Amino acid sequence: AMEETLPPMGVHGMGHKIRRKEDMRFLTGKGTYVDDIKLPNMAYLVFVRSPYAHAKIKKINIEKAKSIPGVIDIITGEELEKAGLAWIPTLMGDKMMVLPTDKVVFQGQEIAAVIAEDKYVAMDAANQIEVEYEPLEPVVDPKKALEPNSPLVRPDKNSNLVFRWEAGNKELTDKVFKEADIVVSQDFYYQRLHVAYMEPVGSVAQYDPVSGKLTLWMTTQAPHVVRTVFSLVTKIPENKIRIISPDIGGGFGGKVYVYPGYVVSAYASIKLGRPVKWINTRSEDMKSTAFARDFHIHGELAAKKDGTILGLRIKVISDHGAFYGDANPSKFPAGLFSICTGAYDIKAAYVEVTGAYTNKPAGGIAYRCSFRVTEAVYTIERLVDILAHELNMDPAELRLKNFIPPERFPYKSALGWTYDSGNYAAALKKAMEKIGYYELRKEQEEKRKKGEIMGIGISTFVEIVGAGPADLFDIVGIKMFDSAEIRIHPTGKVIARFGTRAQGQGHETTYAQIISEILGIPVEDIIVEEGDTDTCPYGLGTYASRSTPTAGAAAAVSARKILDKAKKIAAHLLEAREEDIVFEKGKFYVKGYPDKYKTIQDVALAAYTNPPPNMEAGLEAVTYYNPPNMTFPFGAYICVVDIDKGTGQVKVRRFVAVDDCGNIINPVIVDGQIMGGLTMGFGTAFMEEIKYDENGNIYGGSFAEYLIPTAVETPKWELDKTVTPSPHHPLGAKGVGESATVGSPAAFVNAVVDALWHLGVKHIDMPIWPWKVWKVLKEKGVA
Ligand code: MCN
Repeated sequence: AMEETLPPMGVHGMGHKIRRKEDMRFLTGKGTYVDDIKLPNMAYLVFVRSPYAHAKIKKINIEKAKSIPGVIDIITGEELEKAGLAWIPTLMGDKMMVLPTDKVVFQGQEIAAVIAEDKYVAMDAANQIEVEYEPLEPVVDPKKALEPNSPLVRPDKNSNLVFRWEAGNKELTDKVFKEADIVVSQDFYYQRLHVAYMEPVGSVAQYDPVSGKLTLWMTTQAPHVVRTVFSLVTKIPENKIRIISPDIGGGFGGKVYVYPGYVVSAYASIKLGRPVKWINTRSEDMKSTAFARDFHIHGELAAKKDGTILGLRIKVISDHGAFYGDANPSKFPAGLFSICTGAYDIKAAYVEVTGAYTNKPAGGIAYRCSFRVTEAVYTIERLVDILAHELNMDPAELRLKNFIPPERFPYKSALGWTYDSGNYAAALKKAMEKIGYYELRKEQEEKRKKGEIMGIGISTFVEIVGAGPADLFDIVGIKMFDSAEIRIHPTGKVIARFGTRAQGQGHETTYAQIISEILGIPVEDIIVEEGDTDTCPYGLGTYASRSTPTAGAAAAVSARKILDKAKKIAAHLLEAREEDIVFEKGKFYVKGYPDKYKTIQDVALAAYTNPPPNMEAGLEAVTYYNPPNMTFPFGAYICVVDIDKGTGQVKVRRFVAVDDCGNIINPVIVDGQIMGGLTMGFGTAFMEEIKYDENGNIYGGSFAEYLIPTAVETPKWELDKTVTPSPHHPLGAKGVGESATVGSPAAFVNAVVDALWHLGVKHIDMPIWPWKVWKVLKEKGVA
């Protein structure tokens, strides 16, 4: 079917719906994931994990396990400590335990590693390791964690406070709140989520004692950064560490992080002189890898009677688990949460964000949101809807009244960001027209008379993506940029290499399209490579929807550098002046003589065989691109729900998503990103939550309890676009990878609350499971 609907490849630059180059590999099962790596003489590593959330380790008895045939070695924190590897830095500059020496700080934490000839022997042996614990009082609630008498989570800290940030003008905000006609306020809990990518995290480490080189295949979204961290902690020179991130089966932010298994597998390989493989099982992954969200939010909005929004005040407590695993969220106070003024011209805003350590796995990391953007967008979009309902105004009209108008861009927000471009009213109007907004409102009124429950929810979100600019963002002190190297071979075939690492986003296709757009080389002649620190130029990796804003821009700049040189070569071949050379669709000719041309391939050959005098041979360029600003994609989502009174089941009848990510490189890939993102947002709104009991025991911790949407539950998405190019991106593009996950949860919840508002319902926390709605209906005497 794809063959029929999509054109074949060719000279396809931006805007073409070409098939993904990587799909043949993925769809025929020929991808190479970390778990596919098999090396001769490879040993397997399995962790012993803590059953307690918080406990002193009194003794680890390894003798019985060690005597099992096939067991090669058992590594504990004590041994790692001697090697200086018991703790490693997190991306944020906090540190985390690789293996504990003193106490465990979350349930599922790695305690000791068994290395065996066979994975199953290693598992059996791990079960034979006896650990004596002394249970300690667990710290589960982040609010209680911040109380002065709380037990301490970390052995190396004297408080459970991770950070306290403030942003905005408190005085001015308090003043507008006093003067406002109306103030609405609401508590929200943005629940803890797990990333649930396809391949759990893992690594294969291979140390070559002769060359001293350590090669690591690893499920990482940021191979170069991990290599730098590894080099710093192990003191192995950076050029003797090679990190390869093959097809890693999704990342969604959860694979930016450095996990204990990476370090222990590398250590074991060096110690044993054998390759060592470690792959988490799904339930190990859900219990021990990084979590997202878990924000307790109190939001307030102040407005005039006519609906003009005057001020925004937000207080957040975020639960970061035992280690703060985030990447540096920017030099802005409150990090990217400060995008919370959203699409609205709000003059006064003040935000306070407090992070707490608790006895849970590291949290507060990216999960298809650039570090707190999702929670910020949810808060403002819920508050705006609540305000509309309190004022008895139409939520669409209220939004249209308060949007930043297009002529105000670049727009400086009250919390300090300079939005590059936007036209929020255009996107909302398009979505309203597509869904038939006013007819739906009429239908809702009619239905209500008949006692049927239907709701319409809007979310008009602004995303903030890109990371850099370098002066705003860093990871482990490395200021953020990204890279593209393009090398054209004598026959005109291209290999292009990047510092980013796709996990399913289609870079092999879209980067090739960017190069094809500028150089007129067919996309099938362009091979795109990422994820190998030995061959690719240094880059910061793929997250924060930054690949298009940074490495995509770098590809354009590299291609233009090549074009400049190619023009000189063409002038030499055509015996003309460079100023007279015209370049069009892969052909160079002298102005006025389009029939007598040299192709880019002719020029590539000449670059090696017949360069102009005084010119170096070769046709290649590398660019390290530092963007001047973030990009600010946006969108307008409208959701229609029908609620079953008998069961509380919410049915999403329609969902229209109008997105704006500036100029589009590949519309099919962008739609795929949006559909995937919407589905994740749907899972957030209606299905997914990680919960702990009062002792810090995870509820479930497998896909049996943590329900993610399948094709059966997922609604049909109706997609459309507006195009507001980024003025500072070389291609006018903005990132899009996270937009839909960021923007959609508020649309779903707004729809449900809109359906129930007349019954006195102001808010229901996600996930909106049927029983929660049913309970409300029952209370109101409707069910
Ligand atoms: N694109 C485009 N035109 C634009 C913008 C983007 O054609 N104007 C294309 C890009 O060329 C790229 C894709 O859309 O092929 C996504 O681009 P971009 O928005 O730059 O995002 P990244 O490539 O940096 O991907 C990161 C983003 C994030 S942060 C998460 S989380 C996420 C997401 O992408 N994780 C994903 N989408 C995912 N999709 C899959 N399949 N798997 C994941 O783990």
